[in-house]
Amino acid sequence: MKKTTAQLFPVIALGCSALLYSITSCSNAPEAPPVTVSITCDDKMKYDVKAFEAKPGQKIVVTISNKGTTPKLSMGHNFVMLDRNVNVTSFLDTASMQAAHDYVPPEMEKKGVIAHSKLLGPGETDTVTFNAPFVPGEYTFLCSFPGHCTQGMKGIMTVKS
Ligand SMILES: [Cu+2]
Repeated sequence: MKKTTAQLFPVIALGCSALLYSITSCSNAPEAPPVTVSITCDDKMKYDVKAFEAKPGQKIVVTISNKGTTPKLSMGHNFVMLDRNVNVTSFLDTASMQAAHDYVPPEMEKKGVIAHSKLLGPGETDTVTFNAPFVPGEYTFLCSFPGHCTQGMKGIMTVKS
């Protein structure tokens, strides 16, 4: 009887550690590597990347570079990721009044704007890191410098699992 217990013990111990392992690996759900997006723009008021995809909650690293030559005051560029429920037209109206805040309404930084870069002058680069929303769907990103989005300076991030 004693012998049997001793023989069984390693099996039980192994079973326990396997269980523990599976619990641990569940709670630390395998994290997808970050999505890295490198966007270039210039005086033509276009992003060279108009679409990218991410999984819900996935980390995203966006680098935006302004390769133009026109001074920032008349041709600044930024990257603004909007939440799905934001009306783009009314956002642009509000943003256009916010030159002092790089055309990003401060009251929307907590609600409505998921992430944004600084306003870039010629030769400047900025990197923003954020997590994709958990709600699948299409999210608009755009340059909020007045007039640029309507010229086509925008794109879509698609979140899907
Ligand atoms: Cu722009």
